[in-house]
Amino acid sequence: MTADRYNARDAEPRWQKIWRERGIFRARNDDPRPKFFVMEMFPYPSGRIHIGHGRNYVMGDVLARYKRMRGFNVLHPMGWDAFGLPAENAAIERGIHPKEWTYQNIASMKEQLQLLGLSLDWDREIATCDPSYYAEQQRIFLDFLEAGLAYRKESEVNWDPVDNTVLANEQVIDGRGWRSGAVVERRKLSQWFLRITGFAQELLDAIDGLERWPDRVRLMQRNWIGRSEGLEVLFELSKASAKAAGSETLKVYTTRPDTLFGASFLALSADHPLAQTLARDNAALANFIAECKKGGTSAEIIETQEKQGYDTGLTVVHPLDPTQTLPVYVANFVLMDYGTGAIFGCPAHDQRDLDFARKYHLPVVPVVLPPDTDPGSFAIGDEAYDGEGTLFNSRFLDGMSIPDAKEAVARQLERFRIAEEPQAVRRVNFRLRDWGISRQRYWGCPIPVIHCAACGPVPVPRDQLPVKLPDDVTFDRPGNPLDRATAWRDVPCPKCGAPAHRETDTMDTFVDSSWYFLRYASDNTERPLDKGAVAHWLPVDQYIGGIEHAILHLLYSRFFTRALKACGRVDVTEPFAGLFTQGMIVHETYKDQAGRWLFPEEVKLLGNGKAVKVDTGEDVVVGPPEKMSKSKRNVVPPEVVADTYGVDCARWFMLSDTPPERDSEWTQAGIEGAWRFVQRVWRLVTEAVELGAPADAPAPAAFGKEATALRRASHGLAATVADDVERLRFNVAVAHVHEFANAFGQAIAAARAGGTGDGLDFALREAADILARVVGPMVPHLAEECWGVLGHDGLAAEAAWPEADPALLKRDTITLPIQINGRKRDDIEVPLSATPAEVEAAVLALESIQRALDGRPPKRIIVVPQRIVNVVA
Ligand code: ANZ
Ligand code: ZN
Repeated sequence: MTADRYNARDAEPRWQKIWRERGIFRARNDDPRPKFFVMEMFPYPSGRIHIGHGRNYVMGDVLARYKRMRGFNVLHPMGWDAFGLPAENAAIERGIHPKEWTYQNIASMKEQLQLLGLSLDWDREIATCDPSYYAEQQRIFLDFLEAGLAYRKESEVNWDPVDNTVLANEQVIDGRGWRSGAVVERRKLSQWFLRITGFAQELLDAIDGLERWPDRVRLMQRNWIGRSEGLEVLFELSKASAKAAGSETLKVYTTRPDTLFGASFLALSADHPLAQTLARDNAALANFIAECKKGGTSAEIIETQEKQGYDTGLTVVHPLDPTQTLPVYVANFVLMDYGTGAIFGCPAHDQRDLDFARKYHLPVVPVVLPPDTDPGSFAIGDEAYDGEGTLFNSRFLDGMSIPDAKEAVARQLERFRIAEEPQAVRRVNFRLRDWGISRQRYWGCPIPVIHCAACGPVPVPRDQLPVKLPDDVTFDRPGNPLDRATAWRDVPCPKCGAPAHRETDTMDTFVDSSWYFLRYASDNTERPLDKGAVAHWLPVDQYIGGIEHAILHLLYSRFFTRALKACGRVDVTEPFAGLFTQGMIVHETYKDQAGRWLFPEEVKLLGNGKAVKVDTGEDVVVGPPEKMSKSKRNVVPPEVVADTYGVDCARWFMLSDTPPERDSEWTQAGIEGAWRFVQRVWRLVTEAVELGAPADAPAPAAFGKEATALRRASHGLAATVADDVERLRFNVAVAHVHEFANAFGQAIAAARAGGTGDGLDFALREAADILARVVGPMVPHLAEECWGVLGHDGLAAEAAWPEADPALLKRDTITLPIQINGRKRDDIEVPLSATPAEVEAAVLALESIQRALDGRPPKRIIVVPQRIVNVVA
């Protein structure tokens, strides 16, 4: 007999409604049970979601549901990273107000997320563009300002000289403005900064304690902070040069003092005070400096641009060889805000220096000899050598290792003095810069400051917060609409009452996402950042998101939490105890004959890589799987899956097959496989209901062989899937459920053939009860439906995780693989206590082995206890 099919389209909305009505995913701050805080990185409301966006939410949801079943008070919230440039672009391109665009997107994306059956506490939903959210952010900004953690300084921005506007890095394309096409320049502007560098060492040190973070992310954070130990070295200007420069010395920062005998030039940043001084009466240099400012401020641009320099004509004396002088250049690859803004170049051992030296015909003298290399023949070609080696061409350093030579140079120069100063000082530097948060944009959190000609920047009084964004703005001209919103902008100075104007820059949207996890802790909109609530919920036990946020978002959040602690606002230091970065969902791409991208639903697959267009029958070009993206149309909307297979299938498929940290390919065959599995679980459970004992039947005193085997399997399932989920090994959990389904199916077949005596009826019923709960976190709607037919009143989502009986987990037999001449032939189950001789006898008694040996006795049998049996024939 086959039970009716499971009808996901009917069941899924029904259960979602019940969950919602009963509010079972609402987290309470006064709940005495142990807490568990799981969250996924909140989405940017860009429009509609596709199934590729769903994977991390589903993973977080499995964990949230599992932990609830384990008796935890679970917080699983959701929100919207709602400020940002795309909303403004929509306003420019389509005339829709950013606010309207954003809230429309939030509404439709929320509906889509709800479709996935996620166990979210929607009562704590936040949108960062909501004044109730950013009001607190403005208070935080003022706290930072008072604590000296926020400050103002001049800094460079990308300036579009045609549109007369500041551009974000992503608006600079190949060095040109995205709209005007004009070559972008760097301009100085007074901007707000957050003092993240004050925490550089602490942020670095604490990485060691982030044990539940991926190593790769920890490494990326370390590199980003970029601590380096080096030396500041004073170079003395030659006599004539000193006169021309009006100073005696130049200070450079180096991490490779060992290479000093390979130095062939000095280079200054275009912003170096000496370069600026010289440019005053040197038009060619002034020109060169202006040229250096073209091309935008992004690190990528600065790093990849062609190395260029200007020979100032000045020379310095080599610190370790007074007979040698080096030319001083101004160069476009030296940054003013790192080290001292000046370097010595050693072309043989630094690629940038080498490119530069080749261009300006400067000497290239190798001073580090790679291991096992002949000093006579070693030469530098197009590639600098930055590896290990032994010093040579370096006088008193010859023969030393790099670390020894570094130390020797440091010691030597520390002893030398120029005027009163030692010629070298050891210095620790960080690559990490203070965080510039000013953005010349409308759709962001207003910076709560008023500029007064007499008083300077004055904080907006706290009782006047929030500074709300004005709605009445226009996007018809380039530039920041807030600059033109005079009714909003022009206000009296809070201090002296004179006419003043509001800060029109808004905050970087990374500020919004640097504390939203703290906001979630509060269930009280009056107190959005609640110390007690934060102490209760934080740290986040499991954070899940994309690797693209491995650096900035996580580092800023770690900084913010510390800065808030320094201001006395929270008591927590490290926000995310566990971090998981999920892989992406990829999908084949399809193009018609005209080269237009097609949606998967427009395509009919014919197998063996061929496909046609559904409506016209024309051939379709099938491309390899790529990250799902709107632009290539290789996306699957959740609605389509929900309508055809049900979202449980989508959830099951997303968790199957591929380890969660790896990319996973969405295929028709895969989703159909998930559908068959969902039906199978349903059949197993309904058949077990039919054959098994009633819900309230007591356990019999003894169980037969079949019943015991099934009970071992079902209790084993509860234990192993628990372990898999705790470790986020969802694909392994899925595999274990599949394995169990086979055992369960066999037991049902046995019951049909031989009856349900010896406790098999009880075991069947128990197995179904366990299965329904174990799959619950993964396919929650199906689980509810199963739980219902099993006769339970409550919800599967609220049921306790099945407690495995330890006696049933203890194994007294073990299964060993048997190999003949290295090839696996069979398995054998033997008592754990069996001696090698007993195992050997049992193996030889197997029919399959006798057949394989063809009647000949084996040469040798090697029993590796508890592992394997090797037969040498
Ligand atoms: C000489 C040298 C020889 C260097 C060599 C490297 C290799 P990290 O490790 O990131 O701290 N440098 C110093 N200040 C700079 C600036 N403002 N702009 C651009 N480059 C700068 O990098 C330190 C190295 O980067 C320093 O060591 C310096 O070049 C360069 F074979 O000094 B080195
Ligand atoms: Zn004033």
